[in-house]
Amino acid sequence: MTYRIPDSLIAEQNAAGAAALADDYSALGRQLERRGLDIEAITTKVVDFAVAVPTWGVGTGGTRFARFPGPGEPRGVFDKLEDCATIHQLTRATPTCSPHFPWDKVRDTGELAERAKALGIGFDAVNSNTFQDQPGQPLSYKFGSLTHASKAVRDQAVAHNIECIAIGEKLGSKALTVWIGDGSNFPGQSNLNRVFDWYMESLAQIYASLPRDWRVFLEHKLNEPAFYSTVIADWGTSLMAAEALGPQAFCLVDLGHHAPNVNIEQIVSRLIRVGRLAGFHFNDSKYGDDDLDAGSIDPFRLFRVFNELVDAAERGAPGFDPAYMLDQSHNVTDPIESLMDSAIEVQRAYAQALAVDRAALADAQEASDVMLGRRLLKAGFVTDVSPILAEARRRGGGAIDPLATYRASGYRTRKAEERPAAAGSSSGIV
Ligand code: PSV
Ligand code: MN
Ligand code: MN
Repeated sequence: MTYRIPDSLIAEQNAAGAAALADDYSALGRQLERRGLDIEAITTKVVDFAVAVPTWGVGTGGTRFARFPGPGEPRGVFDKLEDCATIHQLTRATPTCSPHFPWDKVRDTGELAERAKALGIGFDAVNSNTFQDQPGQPLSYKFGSLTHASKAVRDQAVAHNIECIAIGEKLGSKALTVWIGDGSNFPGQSNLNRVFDWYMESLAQIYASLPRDWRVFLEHKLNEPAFYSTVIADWGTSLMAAEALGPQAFCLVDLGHHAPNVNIEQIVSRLIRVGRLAGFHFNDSKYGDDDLDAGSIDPFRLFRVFNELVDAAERGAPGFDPAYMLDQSHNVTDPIESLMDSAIEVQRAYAQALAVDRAALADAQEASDVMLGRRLLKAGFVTDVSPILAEARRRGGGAIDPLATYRASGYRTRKAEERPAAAGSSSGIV
């Protein structure tokens, strides 16, 4: 039997913080009431909000220079599931995890499904990986995968994606996320038009294998590993592909995958408008695809994204059903602490967006009252919604203060004893 945080410890820790929380929650409720907002309505929406944890996020990440593993790292997908379950146990915000294949491939997928069920965790989108070569793989992805000049390589990459769907079906997943690193490092290396043809040919085969109730999420990324051109570099290309493929194809927005200064919330708004927003990979960045913890660098941008999402939900935008996921790399923090904090920061942005007086904002916009519109939006962002987030966790049986409870439990020390260090990377992150 491996160590799990006892619910009695959560109850004990919560008892110590309950009176202060009740006080803060009622004060915030009164403040929101003065602004015409109902705290209970916001809390209910936060309780219902969920964001998936990436299985690759619970192992320590690394850069191309080094990886500094921490104690008690997960040694494989079964350990990863345990850590994902612990994040959900304390935050009550992450009921699903998103697996990546072949990193999470096991001999018996049924056993994986059983283990997740026993831990109270479900599966979100499955992710394929044709951006690395795996030991024993017949053909290399060095010069591309779904868009490689060789049909044999393209076929291998297509077959891998189809296998991911088959595994995902056994896990109860309903979506496949496809991100490819394909592109070129130098002008002249490849024909920019031809590679897109190959992408469409390959994706059409994958699309044809999707069960009727599944979606495929196309994830664009500006650059890296390709530094001159990337085949699916931006939301325009992604949308062209999704529209050509059919109604089960959607465009996924990873916050780190855009040019500096790009207005990501406007991209979100446009994708909602055409009914093609798949969802998100949340993370934060200062320079590029930094994969830092969500909300740690630019929480106002995260809030602006949620402002569009709340706006869309409230106007009943057709087909609006985004999948929320974290996609981060934790190089210097305990991954469990980072993922708990990030899930809470995503919830925070959502609650802040719910704390905007939308009727007043619409009136200000109608009257071209720039300053008032700006202030009304900012009023949501500067609202300290922490008591709502803590109350939502408390009501769900989670921890009022997840970080303090996690540290008090000694979970990491216990896992370090249970999981003696294995050689190499266990996270799949290199
Ligand atoms: C690529 O940078 C990416 O954001 C894709 O989502 C991958 O699947 C993930 O990172 C993991 O490496
Ligand atoms: Mn991503
Ligand atoms: Mn990325």
